[in-house]
Amino acid sequence: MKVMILGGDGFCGWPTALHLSGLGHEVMIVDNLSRRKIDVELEVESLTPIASFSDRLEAWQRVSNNKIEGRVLDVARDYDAFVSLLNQFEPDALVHFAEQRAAPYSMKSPAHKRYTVDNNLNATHNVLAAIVETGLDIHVVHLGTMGVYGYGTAGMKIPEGYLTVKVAAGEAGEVETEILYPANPGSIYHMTKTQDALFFQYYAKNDRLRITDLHQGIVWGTQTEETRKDPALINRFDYDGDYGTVLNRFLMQAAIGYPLTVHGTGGQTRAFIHIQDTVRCVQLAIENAPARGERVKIRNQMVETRRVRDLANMIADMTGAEVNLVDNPRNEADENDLHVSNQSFLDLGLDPITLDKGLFSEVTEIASKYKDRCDTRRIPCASLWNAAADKPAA
Ligand code: NAD
Ligand code: USQ
Repeated sequence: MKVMILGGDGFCGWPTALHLSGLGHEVMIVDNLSRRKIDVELEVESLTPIASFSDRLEAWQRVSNNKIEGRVLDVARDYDAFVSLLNQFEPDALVHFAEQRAAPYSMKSPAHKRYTVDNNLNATHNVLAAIVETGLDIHVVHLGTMGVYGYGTAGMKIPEGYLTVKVAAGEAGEVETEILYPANPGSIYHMTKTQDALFFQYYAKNDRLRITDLHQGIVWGTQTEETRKDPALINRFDYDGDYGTVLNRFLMQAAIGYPLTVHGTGGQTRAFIHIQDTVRCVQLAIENAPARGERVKIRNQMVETRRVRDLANMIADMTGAEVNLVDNPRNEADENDLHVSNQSFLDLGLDPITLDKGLFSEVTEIASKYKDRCDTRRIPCASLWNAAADKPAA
């Protein structure tokens, strides 16, 4: 299969590109390298020393004998060039990772909010409009987020995208129907993903595009089978207050003796998945495309749910790390329960990797190895959900 990977230089996209290339697919990565530029803006670097885009592509060819094509292009802005590239490569599947993905970054200032909305919505809409323009039958696999649902349920499991509801229909009595699960975003970033979902519904209905939307939980871990094959293939590891995600941050903090930064009471429950399962799920999604004319296929890409303070305590027990309850910079529920269905990937044969001390040590070993690259000033989350900076000057 020919697979185009948008955002294939990023944390999830890079190991996915290697995995699919290793399976024998013909892979092309398209990335505008904005994530590397944001590191410069934030004055921080991946904890792991990642190779440049061209060096990592060269290393993969040397190690695997497989070539991955790389193109630097902004999917949100360079529409005509993107259409030409689609016509030239003619992919069977397109995996769309190319969005600004950090909730704290999206909340830093009005400029960051606007950038996140412009980038994410234009990238997604350009992908869909371009596919229609080319007339190619390309299966779109998009990386969405669990956060489109919000994190609260009335005790039930969050279904995979669609909710069965009963509505009062006057004389017809009660009618049962299925609706898109109500959107409940908790940041500007998460809001862009809820809007992506509407683009998908429309293009699947109007243009019969084949679309899979993967509602993914928080990814943890760093390395996959393929990224371990050479130091130049190493995956990025974000630990800073904007891009670092909670479990990787805690593991890294424990490795350097920094008190674990639990926001508020740590009663927030979230969904998690290991990076190795991310690449496997994308593979399964590509291999199991919806038919033309079918509604958007939504799959929940997560393995288990955990409470933030339970994760912190688990790591503290394992490493002797101190747990620090810090003021929560976000506007989110202090405590929530979360139950999620992930039956669709289990049915496709996913054998999930669960949170496990062995894997924790893989991450802490990486963190210990590269701890001299850590700038501890970048650890606190400085982006506030209700920042005074957002308010116009009096
Ligand atoms: P990342 O920031 O590491 O990677 C995103 C990549 O997309 C970067 O290489 C960036 O340069 C590129 N990009 C961004 N805008 C682009 C544009 N307009 N044109 C071309 N390239 C562009 O993020 P990630 O962690 O790999 O996440 C990838 C996707 O998975 C995101 O859409 C994110 O919402 C989703 N996701 C991530 C997680 C997680 O925990 N990391 C969890 C759930 C969902
Ligand atoms: N948290 C802490 N301490 C920290 C960092 C975070 O307690 O040092 C808390 C946050 O307040 C939040 C939870 O941990 O309650 C998760 O935060 P996170 O930064 O790990 O994850 P989030 O902002 O939700 O975003 C990440 C990815 C995003 C993806 C999302 C999946 O950056 O791209 O969409 O996870 S989900 O959370 O399921 O919506």
